[in-house]
Amino acid sequence: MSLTPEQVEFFEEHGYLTGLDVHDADATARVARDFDDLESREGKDHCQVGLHGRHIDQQFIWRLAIEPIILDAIEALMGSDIMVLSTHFFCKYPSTSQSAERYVAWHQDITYWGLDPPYALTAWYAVDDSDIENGCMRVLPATHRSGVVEHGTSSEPGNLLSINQEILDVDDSTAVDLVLRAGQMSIHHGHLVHGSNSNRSNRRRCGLTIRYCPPSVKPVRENSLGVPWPARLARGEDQYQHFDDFPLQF
Ligand SMILES: O=C(O)CCC(=O)C(=O)O
Repeated sequence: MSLTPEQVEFFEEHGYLTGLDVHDADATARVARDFDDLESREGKDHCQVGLHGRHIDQQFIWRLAIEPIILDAIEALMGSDIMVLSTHFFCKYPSTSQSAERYVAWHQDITYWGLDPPYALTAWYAVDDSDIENGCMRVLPATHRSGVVEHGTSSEPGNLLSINQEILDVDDSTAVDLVLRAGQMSIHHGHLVHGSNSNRSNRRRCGLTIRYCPPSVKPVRENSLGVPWPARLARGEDQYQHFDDFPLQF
C-alpha cells in the first residue's frame, strides 16, 4: 500500500493516518496466534508494556516490522531509507476488581527518546480489534506541529508509560479515537500528542507499535528505558551507521 497524495497531505496536516489495511483475515489470525503463544510464555503482567524490542528474537514481530505494506506507507511519509528503531506492545487487559485500570496518559513519543533530530514515526498495528470500549488509541490532531512540548508526571495511578510522564492540562476536546479492526494500522508522528483510556470491555486490546526513523537520525542521549535502541535497517541504505546493527536471534 503506497499512500495516496491525499493521505500524505492529511498526515502532514493532522499528524496521523488511521484505518489502513495491512493483513487479510488469515494473516491477522496468524499474528494473534503468535502473540497468544508469546503471552502464554511471558505472562500477562509482562505483556502489558514489558515486550520491548522483541523483533530481535521473535520472528513474527520482525516480519511485521518489515511487512512491505507497512514499509510502503512509511516510505511515502519518510523517504526510502528506513530504520526500525524499536518495537513495543501495548496490551491492555480488561480491568477486574483485582487489577488496576491501566491507561496511557497524553504524551508525545519523541520527548524522552534522545534522538537528534527528534523525528520518528510509529505504525500501530492492531493485534486485536481496538475500539472505544477497550481503550483504543486517541490522538489530538495537528499537535505534531507544535514541536516538543513539556511533560510532567501523572498523578493518576495506572499510567503505562515508562517514566509515568504526562502532558498536563491538555485540552482534549478535539481528540479523535483511532478505532481499528485487528489487522489494520494507524500511523502517528513522533510529536503528535496521543494516549488511551483504560479497557472497560471484557476483551484484550493489544497493539504493536513499530517505531521507524531515517538512518540520518542520531541517538545522542539515553532514552527513557536506558538501553540502546535495538535498531535495524528495514529498507534502503544506511550511510550513517549511527545505530549499532542488532543481530537477529531466531
Ligand atoms: O497503545 C496505546 O494505547 C498507546 C500507544 C502509545 O502511546 C504509543 O504508540 O506511543
